[in-house]
Amino acid sequence: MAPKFQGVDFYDVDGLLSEEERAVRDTVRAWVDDNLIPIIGEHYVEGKFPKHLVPQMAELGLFGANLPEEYGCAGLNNVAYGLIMQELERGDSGVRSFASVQGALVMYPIHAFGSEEQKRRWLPRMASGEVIGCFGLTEPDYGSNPAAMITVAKGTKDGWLLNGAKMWITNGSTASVAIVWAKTGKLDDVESIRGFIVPADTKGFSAKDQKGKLSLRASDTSELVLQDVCLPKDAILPKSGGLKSPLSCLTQARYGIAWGAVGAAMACYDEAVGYAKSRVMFGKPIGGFQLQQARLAEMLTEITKAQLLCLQLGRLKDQGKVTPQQVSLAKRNNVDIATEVAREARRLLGANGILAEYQAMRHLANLESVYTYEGTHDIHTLILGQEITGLNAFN
Ligand code: TGC
Ligand code: FAD
Repeated sequence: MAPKFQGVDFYDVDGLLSEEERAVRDTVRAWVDDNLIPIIGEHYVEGKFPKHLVPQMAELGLFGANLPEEYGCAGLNNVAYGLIMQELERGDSGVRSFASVQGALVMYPIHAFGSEEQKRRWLPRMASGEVIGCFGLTEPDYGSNPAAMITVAKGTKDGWLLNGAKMWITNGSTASVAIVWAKTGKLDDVESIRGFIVPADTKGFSAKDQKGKLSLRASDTSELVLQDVCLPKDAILPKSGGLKSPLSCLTQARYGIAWGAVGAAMACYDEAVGYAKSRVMFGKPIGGFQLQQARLAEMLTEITKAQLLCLQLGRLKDQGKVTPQQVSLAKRNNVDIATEVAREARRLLGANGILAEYQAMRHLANLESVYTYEGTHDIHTLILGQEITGLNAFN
């Protein structure tokens, strides 16, 4: 059995947290150690999402944890929410993704753009895990450029008629409801992009799992097809309008990913330190060689910087001051350094580093998806480039 995770906190970031934030972190940490880490390797190899953990995650209040209590959510601040994402991804990026999609990409848009009736109808059942949701923005031909989407929602006498396809949709086949983004006006009219609540049992809606993934294997990823899907008038999120609406959901999810990636890096570092102290080669622990010490020093430095970055980002978010560009910087940096930490940890472990019994290779493979989704590393570079220069280099 893997030794118990001791935490990675070189700069006493703990000392900057409130008692409640620490308590939330410790509760989720213990749950991940006891329930997720022991089973995740096997699920990963089998390509299965650990569905049986959903009720426990709901019981802990992990879905939409930063949304208000009046809708059945935990009402936590954004730092506590970030710490939840950190601990979940310390277990596995796929499990953090499940919670991110449910909270930041499905519950958040219902809360931000939904009617009071929609909020009361969906949010409590999503917080309790009774209803699982997915978020359909990406299309087969429009990933980084969702403004060009072709999924269309046509107004009819009784409501809406949706046609189109969405690709790479996390939780797609498990979800009983999808938030689908579609154009309601002329196809070239970006302003017409609106969000729709689509129950998965609606005629014409189907989800098919995408097979053959070598990354994020403990997560369901699907293609959604919408063929003459008829929806009632009240299926639209009334306050959604323009690309800004789905992009603001992405800001919430990217915020959680910035924290989550630190969790994955902490898991890899912790494993690497343990291995470096116990694996003996040429008559001494490999941790006694300068090359391995340099690896570990680099990992700890980057993790510490990323932890401080997350905390200040969270404090800014709690003060209502955070900008999407600040979130982009954190997503971009933290996923990048986590990928490097996972790669170096994998290498330090030698041949054992390629086994599912250890964590580093699984995290490394997962982080390749995290690097690409929620805005690729390149897209966040361009977002920052535009913020710095005022010049658009996307097109
Ligand atoms: P652009 O003209 O820049 O923006 C249109 C309007 O939106 C505003 N805006 C944002 N608002 C909130 N948050 C953000 N992050 C925002 N980014 C832009 C912007 O101010 C503008 O507002 P207004 O009032 O002027 O209308 O739009 P663009 O078409 O040029 O696109 C910019 C670009 C390329 C950055 C954007 O399209 C983008 O971010 N592309 C990446 C797509 C992406 O990240 N997809 C993710 C899909 S979901 C997913 O991957 C889930 S993975 C599972 C998991 O999360 O775990
Ligand atoms: P493309 O946009 O085709 O990009 C290909 C390459 O070109 C990348 O390297 C990119 O950085 C580069 N590139 C693109 N534009 C530019 C440019 N202007 N300048 C320079 N380089 C550029 N989407 C959802 O809507 N919901 C989900 O739940 C969801 N879950 C996902 C789960 C997984 C496991 C994965 C892998 C993806 C998921 N996605 C989801 C989709 C994800 O958001 C997209 O894959 C991502 O936005 C990139 O789009 P793309 O794959 O089409 O790549």
